[in-house]
Amino acid sequence: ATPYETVLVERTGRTALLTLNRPGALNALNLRVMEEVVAATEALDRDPEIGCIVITGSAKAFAAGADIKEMQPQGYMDMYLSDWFGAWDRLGQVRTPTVAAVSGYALGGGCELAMLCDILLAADTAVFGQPEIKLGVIPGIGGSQRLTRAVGKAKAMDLCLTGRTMDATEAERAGLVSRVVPADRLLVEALAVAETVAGMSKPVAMMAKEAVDRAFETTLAEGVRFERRLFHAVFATADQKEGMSAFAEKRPPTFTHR
Ligand code: CO8
Repeated sequence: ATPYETVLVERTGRTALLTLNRPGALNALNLRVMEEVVAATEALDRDPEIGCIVITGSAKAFAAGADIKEMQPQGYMDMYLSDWFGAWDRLGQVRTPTVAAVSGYALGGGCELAMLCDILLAADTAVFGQPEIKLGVIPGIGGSQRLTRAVGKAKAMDLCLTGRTMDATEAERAGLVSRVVPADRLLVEALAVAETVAGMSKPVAMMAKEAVDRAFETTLAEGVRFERRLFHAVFATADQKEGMSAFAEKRPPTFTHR
């Protein structure tokens, strides 16, 4: 039984599936959803038995954005003093690899939540956008930054200034998503990707994630230096010995995640 009201958590082997569950509001991200998604993900992140976390929504909506009705009456002091949306930043601190499996609407905060994940898989029904400007606001969960890093200035400006949406094909072409799959295959494919990642050495996967993420935070020279240090560090793991021995012995590796 899951202790959450707006999120379902299921575990299969080393993989966890987190499903947003606010069907009456197309999974609009109110503060409760934020607290629960972040708490559930952090709890899974602390669990050494979990190697990859999939976040998904419904067929119609991954998430249709932050909850507009909840935000409508808020003033600047309400937003500032409560650090509105601040908790989402903690999702970016999660060290376990995450996969977003997006079907249907991923708008505003929904698109931003997907971009907080490490691997982004889209159903052919997926619709991405940052339409906040149509409501008289701007993205507030990192959209202007992560979308720009993902697809470049041209499309980021286009989406953020006009509020238009992007279908799955355009999103893949632009580099926002890594793969597009038929809608009825989305969960199967996402769980297969997660199982693959979860089958790798967890500390090594964590370091690979950390190294890629570093590319968005630093210069090329510093990033390469950081990667080199981590590369040297993986030689302290039992899993490096096992992975390389298994290759030489022509057998599959059995990682112990140490
Ligand atoms: N917030 C609250 N409720 C929502 C939201 C939302 N983002 N999206 C949908 N809903 C609700 C609808 O109000 C409706 O509820 P009800 O049945 O009670 O009227 C229910 O979900 C079903 O929605 P629709 O009837 O509208 O479904 P349709 O299939 O007709 O349309 C759409 C689907 C096109 C996705 C439409 O719902 C829509 O345009 N939604 C809003 C999309 C949007 O603008 N998202 C961006 C929100 S803003 C944001 O994410 C970031 C704000 C950053 C602020 C920064 C602060 C720090």
